[in-house]
Formats: sequence, C-alpha cells, structure tokens
Amino acid sequence: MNTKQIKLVAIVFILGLFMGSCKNNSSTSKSSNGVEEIKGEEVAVLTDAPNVPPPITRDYATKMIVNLEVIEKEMEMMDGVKYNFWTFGGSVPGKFIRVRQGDFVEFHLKNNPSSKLPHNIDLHAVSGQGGGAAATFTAPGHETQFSFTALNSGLYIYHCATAPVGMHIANGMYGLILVEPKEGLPKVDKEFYVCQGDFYTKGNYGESGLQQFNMDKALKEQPDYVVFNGKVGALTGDKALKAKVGETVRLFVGNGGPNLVSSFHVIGDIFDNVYPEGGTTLNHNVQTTLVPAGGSAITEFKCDVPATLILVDHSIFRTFNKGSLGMLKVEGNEMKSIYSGQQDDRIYQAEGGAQTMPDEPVVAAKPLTKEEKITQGKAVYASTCQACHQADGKGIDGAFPPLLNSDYFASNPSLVTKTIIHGLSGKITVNGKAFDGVMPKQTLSDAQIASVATFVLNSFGNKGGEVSPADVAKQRK
Ligand code: HEC
Ligand SMILES: [Cu+2]
Repeated sequence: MNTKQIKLVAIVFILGLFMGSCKNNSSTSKSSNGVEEIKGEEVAVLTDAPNVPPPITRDYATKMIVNLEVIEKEMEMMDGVKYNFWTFGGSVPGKFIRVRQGDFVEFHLKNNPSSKLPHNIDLHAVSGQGGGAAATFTAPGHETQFSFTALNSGLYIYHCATAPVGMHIANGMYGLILVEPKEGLPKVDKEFYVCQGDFYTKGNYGESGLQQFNMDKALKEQPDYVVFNGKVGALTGDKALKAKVGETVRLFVGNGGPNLVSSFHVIGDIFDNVYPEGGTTLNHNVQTTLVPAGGSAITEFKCDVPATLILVDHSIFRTFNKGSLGMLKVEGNEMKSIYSGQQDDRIYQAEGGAQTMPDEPVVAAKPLTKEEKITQGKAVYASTCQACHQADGKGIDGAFPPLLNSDYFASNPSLVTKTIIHGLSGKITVNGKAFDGVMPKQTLSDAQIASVATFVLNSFGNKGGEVSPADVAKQRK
C-alpha cells in the first residue's frame, strides 16, 4: 500500500467506528439530546411527612403524573397555638414527590376553591423558566399544567414563588422532590422525610390562640418558631420516628427556610453517609451537616444501640427554645461494648452553689384560664422540666423523682411551686423510693411557674389544682 491508500483505509476505519458508536446510542433508546425514551405512564404516589413514597425499581423512564393541591388551612404550630398555614397538599411540609432521573413529569397544580390567594410552584428539580413558577400561576378554584424532564438526579426543594414570595414560604409553602438516580439509591431499612422551617408570629413563642404572620420579625430574620415538619413536637412523644437496633436509616432532610440555615445534627449517632446539599457527592462520618435555606441533605446511619436519638438544629437555642427538636426511638438489645450507660454518679457541687439561669424579663399578660395555663405549662414543662423528670413524668430511678402520682406534694400542692422557685436538695422519699439529688432553682417568670405547676397538678394522674402568678409571687418571699 502506498501512503494514499493507507490514509484512505484509516479514514474508512474511523468512519466505521463513529457510525458504530451512533448505532450503540440508538440501541439504548436515547434520542439525540440525551433524553431517554419514555415508556408507559404512572400517577405519582405522594406522601405526608415523615413518610416517603417507596423506592423506584423501574429501569426505564416513564411519564409521571403529579397531582398537587394547594390548601390554605388553620392548623397548630404548637399545642394551643394556631396558625393559618398555606400548604402543598394539606400539611407542612408539602407532599413528598419521588420520580426517577429521565422521567417526563406531567405536573398538575390545583388551587382549592376555598383559597384566598393565587399560588404557584418553583421546583428546584426543573430546568426551565422559574422552575415552573411562571407556568403554574394558579387562581383559587383553578388547575394549571406543565411538563418537564427530570434531567438531574438529587433531592430538591420545591416552594411557592408567588409575591410576596417570602410570606408564601413563611406560611409553609415548601416540600421535597427526590429525583432518584437511574440505578436507584442503595437499599436501607427505613426512610423518613424531615423538613425544617422558621415561622414568625405576632405573639412570642408559646403565646396561645390564633397567631398572625409578623412581617417585621420575618424581615429581621428573628423567628419565634423553628420547627421540623410544621409543628413543635411533630416528631416527639408518640409521634417519634421508630427504628430497631441494627437497622439502617435514611433521612431526606429539607429546609424550606424562608431565612435560616440549619445545622442538622442527630444527638447520639454519627452520619455514616451524607449526600451534602442533596447532590451526588458522598461524604462519610459526619456529625453535623449544613442544610441551606431552599436546600437539602440526605443523611444515612446505622442504629447501633438502643437510644432515643434527638434530631436538632444545632444552633441550639432554636432547639430548646423554638421547637426544632425531633426524636428517633431505637429499640432493641443493649450493646454494652459500644455504649455502657452510666457507670457512676456522685454529688459534685462546685463552689458557688446550685446553678441558676439568667433572669428573664417578666411579660405582663392578661390572666390565663386554667386550660390556657395547662397548655402553656405543658410547653414550659417540655423545655424546662422534661430533661430530668421525663416526658411521661416517671422520672429516672435513683436520680430524678417521679411527678407521676407523686405522694410528695399530694397533700400539699404548694410544694410544687416552692420546689420550682427555690430548688430542692437533700434526702426525700417519693412513692416509697429514696432520692438524694439536687434540683436547681428554676429561673422562670411568675406566670410560667404558675402555668407549669398547674400543668403538673393536672397531669400525670395527680389530683388537680390551680396556681396563679400572684400565689407564686407570694411564695417567692
Ligand atoms: C436538672 C434536673 C431537674 C430539672 C430541670 C427539674 N427538676 Fe424537679 N427535681 C429534680 C431532682 C433531682 C429532684 C429531687 C431533689 C432531692 O432529691 O431533694 C426534684 C424534685 C422535684 C419535685 C418534688 C419531688 C416529686 O417528685 O414530687 C417536684 C414537684 C419537681 N421536682 C418539679 C419540677 C418541675 C415542675 C420542673 C420544671 C419547672 C423541674 N422539677 C425541673 C431535678 C430536676
Ligand atoms: Cu403561595
């Protein structure tokens, strides 16, 4: 062969390779712009938090029909505190949507006829104008439709983007959409949906009744409430998440904002895996992961030992004073080699005596009814007393006496307020069991003490009774 012939053979060979690769492409059913061929159609299963739709097992792209309804409705922000929420699907956060990468999503946004305002939706999973916002501007009693291909896998926030955008988000208009990668996510035993949000009300944290949105506090980014899944206590007590020792748990964590960035942390375990910001990168052995406003994270961990794991925003005043506290109860056999439990406890009193909390300004307020006191008292109990006396009032043997059916104050209810005001130490006997601990005096306002005492007297099987702020003031002397 001469050089001309060699060149010709080479060109033919390269052309052949090129055409072969084109053939390959068409045989995996991809069109020229990388969009997969769509087979069949499905109506997407949507779930309310903390539930997540089942994993997708399809190995092909389909047409996914999503029906989402906006509903404006009054719900509780905390026991006894009402708020007019605007929702995607009737709860906060909005319904969880799960599709597969490559799916062609036909999105229907409905706005319930009872709504007062128009709404729309911006899905961060959408490549297109406003994430769908412009196409879905929906008046009350209307339905709009648009479609998109889920090009990128990941965990995405969606939210309302109708002006004033901040206010629509602040009223609860956000949720998560998961675009599963084509090969799916690794299998785990439990999946949960947890979404943080900050709320701004006319009254301060815990002030009962129907609370209005407060634009001033929203502009200053000073929320009264920071909560998981739309309510203080949405994930505590009998609503706590549950898992068993040895199980693997995946949390789809979102942050609707509107303002705060979350330092998401689970007290009592370590994230084995984190997909930071809901993307594809995999990080390991993480204690606290940042979840931006309008962003997400996927965290995974194995439940190694029985414990009540506490989900928090580690900007910790938010957790103990504004509501961002959830629980995951892990049940099963103890593994003393991993975690021993307490091995010793003795009295240690540093110089200066019992610990106290800094003074808190006393807020003048109208007198509360007994029911209102019990409601407010329950909140004070949860943030102040529960850590020691436990949610069920049973206390902890040998350390914290029970308030449940306590015979210590049964014949003298004023001992409850006295104990809270002045603290208590030395040997006491409660329901036949001896205690010799120290209860620090609680620096609460007269009104707060009256409420929490009334709550204790009327809860945990105790005999009832009522305490007024004036009674507390008298006892302080
Ligand atoms: C830091 C832990 C701690 C906190 C917080 C705490 N207590 Fe106590 N409490 C104790 C201990 C310890 C005792 C027993 C003291 C002793 O042995 O003399 C006690 C005793 C009591 C008693 C009398 C004994 C009984 O069981 O009837 C009452 C009533 C009581 N606490 C109510 C409260 C209330 C209400 C709050 C919240 C406002 C509260 N405590 C917060 C640790 C705590
Ligand atoms: Cu809206």
